[in-house]
Amino acid sequence: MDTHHATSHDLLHDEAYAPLPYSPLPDHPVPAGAPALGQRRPLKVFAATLASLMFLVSLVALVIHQSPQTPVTVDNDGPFIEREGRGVAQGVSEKSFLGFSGRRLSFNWTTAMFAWQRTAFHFQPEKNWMNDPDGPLFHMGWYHLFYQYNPDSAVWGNITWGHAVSTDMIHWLYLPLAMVPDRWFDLNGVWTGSATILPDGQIIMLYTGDTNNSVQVQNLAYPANLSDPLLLHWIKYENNPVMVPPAGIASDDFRDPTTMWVGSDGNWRVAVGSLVNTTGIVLVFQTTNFTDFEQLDGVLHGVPGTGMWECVDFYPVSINGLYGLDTSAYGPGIKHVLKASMDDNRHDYYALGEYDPVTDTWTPDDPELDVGIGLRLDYGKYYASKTFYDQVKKRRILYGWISEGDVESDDLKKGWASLQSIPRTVLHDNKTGTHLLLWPIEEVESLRTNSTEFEDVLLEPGSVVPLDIGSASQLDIVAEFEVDNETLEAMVEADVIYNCSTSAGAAGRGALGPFGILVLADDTLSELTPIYFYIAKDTDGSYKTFFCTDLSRSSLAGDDVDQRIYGSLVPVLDDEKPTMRVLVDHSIVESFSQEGRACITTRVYPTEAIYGAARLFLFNNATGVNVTASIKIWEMASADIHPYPLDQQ
Ligand code: DQQ
Repeated sequence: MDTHHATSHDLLHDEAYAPLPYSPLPDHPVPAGAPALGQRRPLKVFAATLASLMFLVSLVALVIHQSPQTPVTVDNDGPFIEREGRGVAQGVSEKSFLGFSGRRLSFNWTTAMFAWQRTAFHFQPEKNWMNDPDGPLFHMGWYHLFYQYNPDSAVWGNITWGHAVSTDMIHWLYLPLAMVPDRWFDLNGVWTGSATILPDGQIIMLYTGDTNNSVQVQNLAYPANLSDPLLLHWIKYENNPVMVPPAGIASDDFRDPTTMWVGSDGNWRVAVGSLVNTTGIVLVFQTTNFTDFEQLDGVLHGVPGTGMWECVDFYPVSINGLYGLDTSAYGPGIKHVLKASMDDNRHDYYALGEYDPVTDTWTPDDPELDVGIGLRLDYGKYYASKTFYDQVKKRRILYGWISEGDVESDDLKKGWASLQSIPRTVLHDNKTGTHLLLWPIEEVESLRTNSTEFEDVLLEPGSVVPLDIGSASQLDIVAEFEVDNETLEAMVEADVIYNCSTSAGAAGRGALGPFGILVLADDTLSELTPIYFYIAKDTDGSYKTFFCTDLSRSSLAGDDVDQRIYGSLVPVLDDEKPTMRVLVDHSIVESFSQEGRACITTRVYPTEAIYGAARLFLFNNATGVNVTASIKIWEMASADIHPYPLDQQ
């Protein structure tokens, strides 16, 4: 560890944080081979301080101009009441972040701060609560997204299916609710489900109903009018349910049917997540008519000790292909992905493996990377995800539910909670053969506006370099880093037991990391969210690269918001440099390393680094290595998301 140099950028409230000394960058991009940027000098400090002051003044003016500074009154003194989340009581996992401190909220949020948190190009309902994506599909020119929705409140409950359509999965039109809990077989909630498009174009929707007696059953619904491009009306099959919990399965451990696929006998198959003791399992049912389902013997797969598997997703990927595959695809050159959402820890795990269509079983390629114990789709906040096959662009698209990282009482004040991720394409990682590549759909690039590029910026150990790009609340960032090879080779430090989550975050200085970017930071660095690489050298001389996001200093709101450090190991192959793509959209930051081999989605709630005060920096907090960064930043326009003008039809 290096010694701690005091600078004006040290956080006063956190002495454990290593300094991020400050090296101003000229307004213009740095040409290749430009002289190294030095550490901060007094004159520059003065200039920076003056700039910060002017900046603060303009921020205050902006905030005052934009909305009244209405402090939200909070009750700090009342006793904290331990309670079980309403989801758990109803047979699903906890749905909200309940805070760290076990106390009621303490931060004086203003309405302007809350208003800033609403995103500009992520899908979210106009108001109230949303969770899992449901039944995504493409029909007659429209991408349809259904979602778990509480029409009455910003907390989980009274779950119905919200509905929206889009021609590009970026700009959305809200439609009326697709299904509400109004029958005995779904009276406690129209829970998660999936769509299957049959070869003749019929659409079969299977979903979990939580019955009037809180039993989880699978129900069938279908469009009232298939020639309606908007699929406004849905009919629930009169003789629902079509599947009930089989013998040996608890009535509240049977949910979330997948998209169906055709088995080796030509019958349709559907998978449903479940639990036996502590083993998460996938049950398989077959049908010929979509109303009568027969359970197959055994399970598709199960992993002891992983708990209930929610929102199972099961689909093929092409091993060397560049396209996605329809769900029934099977044959040489194809692997199958099994994904499940772990009720116990609320993370989405996947594994690549072989599907045997005769026995209807799936075997992971690497038992050590099995579902629930190996790879995750995303190492941040990302849950209950679901894919569909986009027959138009021949690609598999993944949606994920991004919950809030603030407390429920704040969600109620904001009047909304949760987002959907930017949809991601899913491809097999042909280079590693062990991972998937998840990448924001190309349509999001249509929102890119002004861009600024900085090439070959030298980041000396301990430097923080501001990037002069103006406001930084809506960005698409692509960055590539190069670590000085000579130093890398000469380094003898063995630092192999690194772990983003248990590390000291971006403050923890090693010889070869951390280095990366600071998003949603203010000029004085009182708030900052580092997204970074940390290279650890193994005893045999090989390297391991970690990709992390550190929320520990992301907000002055303290315990009211998520302060964890997220991340994982990411394979960086010999011919690759550490690269990242980061989408910043107000309170959500989606980060992708190595073309999507590792992803980290976080929710960030700054109190200072908002509106015009949000800034972007490069940093290198390693002690022993120079890093060169090349970075391109686009400002992002807002997506058009509003109600469909049905009255004008
Ligand atoms: N959400 C739904 C369930 C599912 C859970 C209920 C996952 O069907 O298991 O809102 O978040």
